[in-house]
Amino acid sequence: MTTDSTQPSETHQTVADAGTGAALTTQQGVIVADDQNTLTDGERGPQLLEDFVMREKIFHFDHERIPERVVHARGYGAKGVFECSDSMFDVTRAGVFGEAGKTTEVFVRFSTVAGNKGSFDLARDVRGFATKFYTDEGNWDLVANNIPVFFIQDAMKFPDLVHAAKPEPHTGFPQAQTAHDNFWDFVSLMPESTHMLMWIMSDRAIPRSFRFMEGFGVHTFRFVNERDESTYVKFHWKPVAGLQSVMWNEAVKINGADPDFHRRDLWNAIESGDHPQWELGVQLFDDDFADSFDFDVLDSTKLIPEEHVPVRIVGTMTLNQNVDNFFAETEQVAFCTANVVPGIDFTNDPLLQGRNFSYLDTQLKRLGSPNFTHIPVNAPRCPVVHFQQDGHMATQVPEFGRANYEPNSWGDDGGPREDPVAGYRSFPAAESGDKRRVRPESFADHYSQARQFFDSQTEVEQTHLADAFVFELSKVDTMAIQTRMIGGLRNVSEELAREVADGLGLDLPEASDAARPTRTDLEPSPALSILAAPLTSFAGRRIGVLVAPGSDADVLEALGDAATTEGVTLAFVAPKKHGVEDSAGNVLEIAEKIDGGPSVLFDAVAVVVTADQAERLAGDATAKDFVSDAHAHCKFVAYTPEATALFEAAGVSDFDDGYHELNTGSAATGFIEGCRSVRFWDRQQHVDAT
Ligand code: HDE
Repeated sequence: MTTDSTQPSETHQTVADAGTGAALTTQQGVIVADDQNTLTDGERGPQLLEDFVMREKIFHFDHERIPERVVHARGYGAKGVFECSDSMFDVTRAGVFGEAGKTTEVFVRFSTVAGNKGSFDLARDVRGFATKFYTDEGNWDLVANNIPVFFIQDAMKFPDLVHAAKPEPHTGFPQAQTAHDNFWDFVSLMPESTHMLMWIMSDRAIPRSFRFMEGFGVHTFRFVNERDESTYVKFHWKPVAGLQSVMWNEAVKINGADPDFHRRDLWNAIESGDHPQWELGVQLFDDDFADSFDFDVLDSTKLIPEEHVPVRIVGTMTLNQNVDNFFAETEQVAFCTANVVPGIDFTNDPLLQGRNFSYLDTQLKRLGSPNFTHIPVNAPRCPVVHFQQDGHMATQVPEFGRANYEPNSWGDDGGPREDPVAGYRSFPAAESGDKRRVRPESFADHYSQARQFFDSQTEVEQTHLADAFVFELSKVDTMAIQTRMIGGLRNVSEELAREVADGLGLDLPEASDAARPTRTDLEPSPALSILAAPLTSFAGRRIGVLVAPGSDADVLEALGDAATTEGVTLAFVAPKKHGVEDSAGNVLEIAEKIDGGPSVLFDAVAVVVTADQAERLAGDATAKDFVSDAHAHCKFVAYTPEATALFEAAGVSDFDDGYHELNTGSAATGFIEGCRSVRFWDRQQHVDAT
């Protein structure tokens, strides 16, 4: 059949019938008549150069990619609002904290660090937690992580750290993981990384969701008040829903089942109206405290335990809107630690100062123009008036006429003027010293807080941490790196070093030299543990319910009621996606077909099937995995008595106290309330699947 633009082709017809949206145009606004066929000379003839529609379309497509971030490439953003709950006018002139009830628009981007943009969400990694506050006085970026310390003390080592963590240059793998020689070679030679390694090997590095993790500004910043008085401040985000992580064996499987697990979770929570919230807390202290504290407050490999300086909650952030477009917002958002507002200032933390320098370079490289603040997600919401001009992609037409410099004598037409009162004033810290390349003596203790972190973990968490070291080091081929690392760990904890050596099948090596003896007198800090403070609610979690034709309608109803009361979502998993009816003939809405919905995607599981169906599922490998994984990952499990054949086939015969038989209506409530413990950790010693 011959097709031309006056005789719509079959395909064209189908597309045209599909909707009544606005007319499709070129970038120049010309309406496109045929978006299916390139202009040719004759039906089977050559394409014509004059086809500007096709040329423009392909041209733009060829230029769709921009460089991904060199670190934190994989991220996910959302919009929301920060509400101040406690005025900090006494310590900072920043309007965002000026009075209780003051609200400020925010944009948040969560990220992993090492993986490429297309890597998986459940990598063992630090999570970025960057927040842009569009304040009335300009943009303030709190570019935080979910771990309160960092690997290095001086920004000059950042390229080395990142090179070592990323895929090895000769092979180009492994992707999004530190379990390889180069990384462990580097960190085993950098004792200052030890504290951070403890966090990275802990469950903090495999969070269940962005919604269930803390955020930390890491560095010591300054607040400065109207009287130009300075107070040191460390920033903390505390998730209202509590902290929760997954197990390593689970993380590995989630990455296969749903590489987008974290972003999907955030998107779904916001879409369903279950808006994630974090409280913003500050640790405030003065020079006297800084001088008396055991460690240097300018050293980013150290934290100040909350038990020493309590976290004062000053507001709440609510993420209530997903992005309208991933690229325009999440990909183009440009954070920078140097984006501060009057009342917030820097300290001499060498890592912070290096970051202040670095981020602008990155923005220019990625976004291609110094005018990246014209992009809506980066544009301040307050007036922006200056004499900076031109450059690639300048999208704004300055409102003032001839003045593009100052001072000028053009009076009211002379454009903006500086304002020494409202303007940003740097804190006049007194500085003196010789120009030298030197690491402060006060940064020299690399092991004491690492030990304190280990001592602050519950036994379950210590096991996970030791297992993580064993796993990562087992992927290292060079034995000298393994022994050097274990030698360093001996300075943290003999017990930990022994377990790691034993897990690898190595003899305990000599302890490595330490610049300072490890202090053993630091009190454990319960705030550093995830599990020390149990949850008071299971709200926001997802329970996977394995169902099949004939599932008991009363049990499902009781489960549904209990879940609603707790604020938990039930997701039905079944052998087929459609046509599954319960015992009362209700058609069940199936979230996942069993092979696409393994139990690792859920916080707890229930198996509600008839005896016949249990027998059938007992022959289904994915159904058996559903049950045996839930068991191995210490999840709470509810089941109907008829379902036991499936458990037996999956090798689960010991129904411990983490199992709840759904024999009455109240059993469902008991099960869901029991889930507040998140996992039945007593099982761990029997299953050993960390
Ligand atoms: Fe970053 N970091 N960083 N970083 N960082 C970047 O900026 C850098 C550090 C953090 O979602 C880059 O726009 C240096 C600590 C987050 O867009 C880059 C040093 C902390 C994000 C950069 C550090 C962070 C970044 C890459 C050592 C925790 C993602 C892309 C001194 C407090 C922001 C970009 C987003 C991103 C440099 C160390 C957090 C290259 C030189 C410590 C959350 O500029």
